[in-house]
Parts: sequence; structure tokens; C-alpha cells
Amino acid sequence: MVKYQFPDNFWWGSAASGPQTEGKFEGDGKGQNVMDYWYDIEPEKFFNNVGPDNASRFYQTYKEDIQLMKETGHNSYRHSIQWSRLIPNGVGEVNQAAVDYYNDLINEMIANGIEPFMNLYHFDMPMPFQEKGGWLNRETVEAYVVYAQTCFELFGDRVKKWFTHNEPIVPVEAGYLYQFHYPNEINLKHAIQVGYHEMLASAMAVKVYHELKLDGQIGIILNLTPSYPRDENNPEDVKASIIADAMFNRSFLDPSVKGTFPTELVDIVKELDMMPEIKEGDLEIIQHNTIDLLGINYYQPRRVKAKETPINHEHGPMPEDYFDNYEMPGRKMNPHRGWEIYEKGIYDILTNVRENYGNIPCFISENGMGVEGEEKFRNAEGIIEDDYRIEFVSEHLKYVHQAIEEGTNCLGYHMWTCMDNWSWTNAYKNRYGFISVNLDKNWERSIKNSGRWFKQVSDNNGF
Ligand code: BGP
Repeated sequence: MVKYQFPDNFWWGSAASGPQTEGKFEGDGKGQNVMDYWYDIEPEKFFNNVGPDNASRFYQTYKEDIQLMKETGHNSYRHSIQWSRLIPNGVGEVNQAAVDYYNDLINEMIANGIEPFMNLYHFDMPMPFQEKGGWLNRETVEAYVVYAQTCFELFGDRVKKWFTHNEPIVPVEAGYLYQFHYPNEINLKHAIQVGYHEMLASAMAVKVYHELKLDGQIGIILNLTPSYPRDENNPEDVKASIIADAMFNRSFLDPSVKGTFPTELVDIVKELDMMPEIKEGDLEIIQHNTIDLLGINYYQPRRVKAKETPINHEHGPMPEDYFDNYEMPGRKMNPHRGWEIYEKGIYDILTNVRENYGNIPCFISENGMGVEGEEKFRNAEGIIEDDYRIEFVSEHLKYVHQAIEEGTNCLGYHMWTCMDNWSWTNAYKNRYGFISVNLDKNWERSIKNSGRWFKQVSDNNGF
């Protein structure tokens, strides 16, 4: 019996990115991006020294992989176009091999009843632009918009769901605050400029897309971390959570959906004398070119308390000057990834979107559980018994269902990810897929228990 019934035409599927799945090899015409470059110079930064050239071979096996998507109940799937694959130098000549590949990928998905959702940017800055500062440089914004238009014109007759960025806060945090990704700086002023340029680029791409009148929707994919205060009755804790929310969620959510930046954030940036370079007319572009569809990635909440520890001045101002992170006793953790599991967070985000963002059409564009050493769960028939993942997804889906019942305009659920893939500095450490990829057996695919379960969920449109 189906207890949690979802609306008709609900999108069931998963998400992945080009750089994490395709791999890079001789003769594909792809240009170098920042991850390829970083791996060349510092391979030891990547788990087991495994780099992006060893992504899960989707470029060669997409036809078979699409069959597996069907077998796991996908009616939609998000991939990302790699800027440096399509336009190897970032601007200029288009790589015909890439055009053929993306055309075939898109056509094959549609022929198999899987709607393609295409994202334009997933942390993969073409190296010629990274050398000039990447998103710090206004030239990158201009080049990105040309790239976006090229994609719309080439594939927009068939791709009806476009996204300007995946998690634009990640290049900000990872590259310019917390040293997870190249260029590994700690520089709040740069972080702010990078985030601003990403938002501007997004609005400019939305503008171009709408002007082309292609009869589809364009959105952005944001990782939202609902901010909870240590103590709801302590005004200082509540204030800390409001600031953390403005910094890590509303910084991208407000301009994307409302066309404005949160005043709490602008006040802080002004006070620090760290306003980004804004050209005349930019703010009008952001104001008038908001998204049609919001993708929400949810993994974990953020818990904060009023600042108690002394401010660390070593690297200049940092977001943590305004709050302390709070490790709530008894919180449930995913021990593999070190992230808290708090299922109700997904409901709180969806409710917030309904109440404060005009109930814009949205969907869960990523949610998932990374687990180390999944091979040990492989049974005699060769199937990985990842029942913890079934529990993780279903517990989150119950809250998605509740939010929909209460009126949230949530149109789908995509898990991260379809098949185990290479993930930035963690490489293959944590596995996330519905489908396992056996690195010791020539990247052999096999559907996990969760993939079988998801097929039933999709077939029943509920569980
Ligand atoms: C999201 C990214 C994905 C993916 C996922 C899992 O933030 O959009 O690209 O990597 O997180 O993260 P990780 O592989 O680092 O555990």
C-alpha cells in the first residue's frame, strides 16, 4: 500500500556532474579545467591520488548507463555540460566532438523517457580563465554568458530545464575561505567578489535564455543549510543564526529568486569596506532576471550559537567572526562523511521557500548519503545491500511529502547520485550511487538495493 503518494508527473531521478563522471582522455578535444590543472600540480591533495581523469567513464558508457537509469526508475536526470569540453579555451572555437557527444547524450535520454536537466557550471573553470583569476575577473562573467548562450542555441530545442550554477557558494567557500579547492586562498574580499560575479553571471544567463524564448525553464541549484540557533529563546543565538543564514543561504537565494541581496549581509560587507566591484547597470540585471525554477541541494543543517570564542585575526575577517558553530549533543551523524543527518531540515527549507520566496516551483536537486567501504555490503549475488540509503532517502521523502501536502510547490526529488562517481578531493572515498561502480572490475556497474527500491517508488509514484 502506498502511504506517501506524490503528485502526478513528479520528477524521480538523480544528479551528477560532467567532471565527476565523464573522465578525460586522449582525443576528446576537451580543454583543461581547474580540477585537471590542480591534479597535475598537486595529486597528493586527492584521496588515494585519484584525479578527474579517472571519473566513472560516463563519456564512453552513457548508453549503457542510461539503460541502468531506466532500470532504477529515473524519469529525469541532471548532468552538467563541461565548459572546457564544449569550448576548450573558454572562449572561441567550439569542440565538434563535444557537440556530437552532448547531442547524442540528450537524444538518448529523451528516447528512453528520461528528461535531461542540464547544468552549466559545476566547479569546472576553464584553465585559461582560472589563470586570469577565475570568477574574480569580470572577463570570466562575459565569457560564461557567451558559453551559456552557445549551450542554449545548440541544445535548447530539446533541453527544457537549465541551471546556471550548481552550488555557487562552493567556489566561494572552498576556493577563498576554507581551502578545500584550488586556489586555496583565505581572503574574504576575494570570496565576496567571486560570489558576486557568479550571481551576476547567473542573472545574465537567465536574461539571455529568456530572450531566446526557447519554451523551457531556467534556474539555479543551491545547497541550502537551514541555520538553527543553539537556544531559540536566547536572542544572541537567534541573531547568530540569522546572520549565518544571510551569509550561507540568502546570499544566493535572495538575488536568484527576489533579485536583491539581503540587507543584513550588505551592511556587514559595507562595514568591512569589502564591497565587490559593481558596474553600473549590474544590480538592475540581477533585479530583473530572476529564476523560474529552484533546485535545492540538502545534506545537512548548520547549528550556531552566539560568538563566544575569541575572533581569530590571522587571515583578516571571516564569516565565523559573527557566530560560533554549535555541535548539538546527541545529533545524528553520518560517520563516513562527518555530516549531520537531520531529515526535518528538508521540510524547513521547503516551508521557507513557500512562505518567503513566493512558493516558486522547486525540487530537491541533491540529497544523499556518502558511505565508505560499501564493497563490504556486497552479497553473494553481487548486489550491494545499502539499506541505510533506503532509510535515508525515505525518511527525507516523508518530509518532502509533508511539505507538498501543506502546499509547497515541490516538483521532484533527485538523489545524489546515479552511479558512484569521482568527487573532487575525496575521489572515490564516499560512495553515493543507486548503482555501484567496481573500480577493481573495470568500472563494472551493478544496481544496489536502493536502486531497486527507487524503481518501485518511481513506478508507484510514492512508497
Ligand atoms: C555536493 C556537490 C556534488 C557532490 C556532493 C557530495 O556539494 O554538488 O558535486 O560532490 O556534494 O559531496 P562529497 O562527494 O564531497 O561527499
